[in-house]
Amino acid sequence: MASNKSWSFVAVASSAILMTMLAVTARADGALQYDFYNATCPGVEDLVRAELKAKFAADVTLPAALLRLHFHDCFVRGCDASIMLKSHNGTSEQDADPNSTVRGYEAIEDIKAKIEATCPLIVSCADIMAMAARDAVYFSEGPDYQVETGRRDGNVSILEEALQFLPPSDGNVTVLTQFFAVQNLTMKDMVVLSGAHTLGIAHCPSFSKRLYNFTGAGDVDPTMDPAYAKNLATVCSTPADNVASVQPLDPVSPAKFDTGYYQSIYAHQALLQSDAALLEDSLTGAYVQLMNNATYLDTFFADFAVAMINMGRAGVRTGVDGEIRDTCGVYID
Ligand code: HEM
Ligand SMILES: *[C@@H]1O[C@H](CO)[C@@H](O)[C@H](O)[C@H]1NC(C)=O
Ligand SMILES: *[C@@H]1O[C@H](CO)[C@@H](O)[C@H](O)[C@H]1NC(C)=O
Ligand SMILES: *[C@@H]1O[C@H](CO)[C@@H](O)[C@H](O)[C@H]1NC(C)=O
Ligand SMILES: *[C@@H]1O[C@H](CO)[C@@H](O)[C@H](O)[C@H]1NC(C)=O
Ligand SMILES: *[C@@H]1O[C@H](CO)[C@@H](O)[C@H](O)[C@H]1NC(C)=O
Ligand SMILES: *[C@@H]1O[C@H](CO)[C@@H](O)[C@H](O)[C@H]1NC(C)=O
Ligand SMILES: *[C@@H]1O[C@H](CO)[C@@H](O)[C@H](O)[C@H]1NC(C)=O
Ligand SMILES: CC(=O)N[C@H]1CO[C@H](CO)[C@@H](O)[C@@H]1O
Repeated sequence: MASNKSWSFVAVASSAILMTMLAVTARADGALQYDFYNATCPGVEDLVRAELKAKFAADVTLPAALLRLHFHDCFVRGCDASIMLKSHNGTSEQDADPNSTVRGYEAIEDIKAKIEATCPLIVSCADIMAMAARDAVYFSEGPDYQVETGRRDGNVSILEEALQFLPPSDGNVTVLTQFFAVQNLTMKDMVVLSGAHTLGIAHCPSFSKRLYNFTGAGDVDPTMDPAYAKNLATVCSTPADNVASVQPLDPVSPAKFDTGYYQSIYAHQALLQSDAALLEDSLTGAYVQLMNNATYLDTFFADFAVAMINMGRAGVRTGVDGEIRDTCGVYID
């Protein structure tokens, strides 16, 4: 259970100093910076936002897809758009099982084409994906934060690396923290970024084990609210079928970026095992408990902005490293 030995003070402080932090964190090492395209492609962030506004109006499920796309890109070979690369023989990141439900590739490609028309070979696909994740949060009533830009794209994409670096949905806090540490992200970044699950859905195979055969004894995950489990079981009627059926990751408010995700976890109504696990550890549990209190919405917003900027720095290529292509989803073989 969640203890009070918590990050509450850290969290509250971070809210107050967010604006200051955003103002002073331009990288001294010249890696990434705010407004990288200011001179070379002025207005590019406005263009991305305008394109996405229209796309999100046409498809309310797209914000969640684009937020997840940036995460799956960053955790494998860094935020270098390697997840966009395609393979004829089924060996790129896209072909890995955890990516089977990743969506939004076409939206990124459409926006890239629009940008190429005015700023050819200037703006990386990886930066467009970072902007799109930010705009996904913004248009879902979440925080608006400034993204760092200046990433360049990779041209290597390897299926096995997606399996190696994407965190497992049945991982406990120790395991999840290790996957984030590989990306230079902290345990706090982990519990905060998991809050992205305030948007979007999961397919039955991502959680049905919890409903039917949790320990192999035909049991239900004992940490799950029995009524919620029973309800889910009506949608995912057997462990094996209903592959296409989906459930909201945040049943409290599925399309709104808020702390409903943490409230769901606190009520033992987390959909994924990795979400439920956050309540079992004293530190992450304390954060869940804090965010169960609606008073801390602004604190979550501030924490999320900081954590997204941290994630957006993972393994980036800058300067003359990497490339700027005219198309994001080229074939690597
Ligand atoms: C902590 C480790 C994480 C695990 C184990 C995890 C796992 C998953 C799984 C299993 C799904 C459902 C896939 C499906 O069944 O279709 C999902 C969906 C999603 N994830 Fe995560 N995730 C993690 C962290 C993150 C992070 C850091 C972000 C973004 C910052 C993120 C954003 C999303 C979003 C937005 C969706 C919904 C996608 C949609 O509606 O299409 N996740 N995640
Ligand atoms: C963008 O560039 C213009 C002219 O080069 C400059 O006046 C402006 O301050 C720059 N803005 C930022 C945010 O760097
Ligand atoms: C977390 O999971 C790992 C791998 O399954 C296991 O070795 C470890 O004991 C677990 N830790 C806790 C605290 O449950
Ligand atoms: C439950 O899991 C056990 C152990 O993995 C397996 O032997 C059994 O067949 C499973 N039962 C069902 C109904 O899938
Ligand atoms: C929520 O947090 C505020 C500020 O710390 C506190 O005054 C209030 O009692 C908390 N509410 C609940 C339900 O815990
Ligand atoms: C993590 O930080 C180290 C030291 O600064 C750096 O060498 C490494 O590339 C970073 N890893 C990622 C994935 O960003
Ligand atoms: C991949 O990018 C590197 C630079 O990062 C470049 O040297 C190499 O020629 C590129 N390979 C292909 C196949 O485009
Ligand atoms: C797929 O194509 C790549 C590049 O041409 C090659 O290295 C790899 O062996 C191929 N894999 C399979 C399974 O055909
Ligand atoms: C978009 C895409 O290529 N998805 C693939 C993800 O991986 C699964 C299985 O590993 C494939 O069946 C999907 O086609």
